[in-house]
Amino acid sequence: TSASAAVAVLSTILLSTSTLAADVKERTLKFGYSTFEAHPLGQGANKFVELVGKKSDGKIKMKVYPATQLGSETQTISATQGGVQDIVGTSTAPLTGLVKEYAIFDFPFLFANAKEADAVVDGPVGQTLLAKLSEKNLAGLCFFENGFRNVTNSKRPITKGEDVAGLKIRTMQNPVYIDSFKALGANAVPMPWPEVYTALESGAIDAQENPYGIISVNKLNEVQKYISVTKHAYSPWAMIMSKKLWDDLSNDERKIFVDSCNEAKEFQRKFSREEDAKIVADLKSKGMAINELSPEEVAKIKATLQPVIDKYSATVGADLVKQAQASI
Ligand code: EAX
Repeated sequence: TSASAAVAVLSTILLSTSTLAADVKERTLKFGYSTFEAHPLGQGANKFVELVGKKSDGKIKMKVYPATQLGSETQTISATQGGVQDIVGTSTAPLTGLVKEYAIFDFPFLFANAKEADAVVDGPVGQTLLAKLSEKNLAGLCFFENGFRNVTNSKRPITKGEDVAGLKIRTMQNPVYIDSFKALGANAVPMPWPEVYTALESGAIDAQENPYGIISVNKLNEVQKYISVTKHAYSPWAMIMSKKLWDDLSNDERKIFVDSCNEAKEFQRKFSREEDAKIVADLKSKGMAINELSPEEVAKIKATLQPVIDKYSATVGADLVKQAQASI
């Protein structure tokens, strides 16, 4: 009947008006991160940009700057705090300078596997840490993964804690990492990532530690002989927006960013984990010597590092540590 046709037309109009009513502005945002686009983090970042574009009907675009084009992680975090950069993707380790509780992610051997890491990072501890960024002019969206970190060096395979002693090792600018390597007798040198390749090449430092993907995409095989599968810590990677932008967003827009981050995160972690085996084979074929550590030696290293864990448990607070343990 014409009456039902009229209702159909009316409901179509109402539906399209409600879609149009989604409060989304035309925006072009500046998004920078430290690694290369080819890395699983770069692929995840692309997925995030694509999803934000799709969910905003093309209204929200991003100009993406990979590969430290906008500076080191510490520099790009500062730029995002100042609102000069809109979005930053960064390993969480440098965030401890702003929010001390981030140190919990850096506890040596906190996670035995990716499943345990996901449970903590996606659970109440991760939510608390994302929320804490708002005190520092930032808005945390979600966590991707950089991954489990392994030590590379130019001197010898590390098969036990004693082999780390005496190595001049670059660490991230993070006190837990610095203290952990010092406890093993290494000379720990905190250094922004963009300086590391040259420092390894010149011999200013002997060693560094990173997940397989970062080792590979930065061609560290050219300047490092040994990878020892220490898996001594897990690096989450946070997607963070300037608070200035967050405060300017409508609720619809905020939802677009948070949903896109969480969807991209699933893709990114899966891709990161699938890549690892291929990368190891590739690094071997390029001449790197890869060795595992026996469970006994890992247990000894853990025991040596217990005082570091105790020290930073006090820093982050017993409640947060308990919450993390409850999620694992
Ligand atoms: O964000 O600084 C580091 O070692 C990081 O793992 C790397 O730059 C990726």
